[in-house]
Amino acid sequence: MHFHPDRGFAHPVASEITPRAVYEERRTLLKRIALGAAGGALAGWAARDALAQARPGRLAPLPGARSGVAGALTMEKPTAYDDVTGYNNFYEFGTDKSDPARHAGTLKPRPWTVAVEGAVAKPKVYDLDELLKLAPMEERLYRLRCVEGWSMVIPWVGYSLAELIRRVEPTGNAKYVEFVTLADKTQMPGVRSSVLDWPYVEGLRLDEAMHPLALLTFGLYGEVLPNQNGAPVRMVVPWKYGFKSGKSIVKIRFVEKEPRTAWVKAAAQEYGFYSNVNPNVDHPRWSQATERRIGEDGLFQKKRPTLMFNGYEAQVGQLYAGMDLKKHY
Ligand SMILES: Nc1nc2c(c(=O)[nH]1)N[C@H]1C(S)=C(S)[C@@H](COP(=O)(O)O)O[C@H]1N2
Ligand SMILES: [Mo]
Repeated sequence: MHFHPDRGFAHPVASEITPRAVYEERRTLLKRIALGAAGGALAGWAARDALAQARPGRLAPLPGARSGVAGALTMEKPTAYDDVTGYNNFYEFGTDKSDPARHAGTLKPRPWTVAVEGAVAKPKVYDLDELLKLAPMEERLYRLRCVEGWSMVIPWVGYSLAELIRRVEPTGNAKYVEFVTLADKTQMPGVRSSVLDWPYVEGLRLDEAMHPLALLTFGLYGEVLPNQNGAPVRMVVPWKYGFKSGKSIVKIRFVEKEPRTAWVKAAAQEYGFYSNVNPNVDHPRWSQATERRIGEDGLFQKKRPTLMFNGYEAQVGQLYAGMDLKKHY
């Protein structure tokens, strides 16, 4: 792995500062990939192969091998890096989409530990460096569908959460996994507001957490995560609405009862524990049938139909066999 554990996470050192010409070249390439317009349509495999060679050159490199997990590489065009890192939900830094990019510079993603505890035979406080070396990094091109009605396509870098879960050996009492994220007023100005009951807590059923598509994520676009995207480590659960994917995780707990998540506490009738992407179950205040792809928002741009399980039904549908998805929204 080409990651340099003793270098600053958010601040590139001199040897990593990219010469202007190389940087501009990468920028152009990334833009072309995002537009799918490198002399015609650069789509699918071609775009992904180009992606593997190009990176924005802003943060430390974190390359990932092309994933072999079924469904891990959509054929859709990646959303532009500037949109992925400039249009965010991270309420710990404010509620406007531009707040995280403007304010997350105060987050210190290193040193960092993640405590893995609860109903496991081998609880352990993992240092970030250990987590980075735990399993080979993969690149996964996933759709991300926010419950608000917009979506992006993002080349994440990480490995299946199952890799970590197996190592800590859950006991028979482990039915759910709870993710607790950082809530530090000194680093996160939004934590002073009462918009949510901090810390931001999320959860999955154990079998959902074990699904190979559930990604423990350390990077995007071939580099470590920008702070506004949840540095240094977050979840990405591509078949669920974006809020199920907690950012800047500090604790992973294995528990017997369904965790009370921050969004269930805030508005249980609007944000259920499952929150699988489902075009047939409307949010109480809006339809979930269609979505706006960020970067495609021209005046006459048609919205895209939202897909069952965000397009990952073939892979994850079986997890919910026999469940009433209107009741378990
Ligand atoms: N800790 C934390 N994690 C969070 C959020 C948040 O406010 N705080 N917002 C969620 C929501 S609503 C979405 S859509 C995704 C957005 O991830 P992105 O900004 O990397 O695209 O992060 C999720 N994870
Ligand atoms: Mo979201």
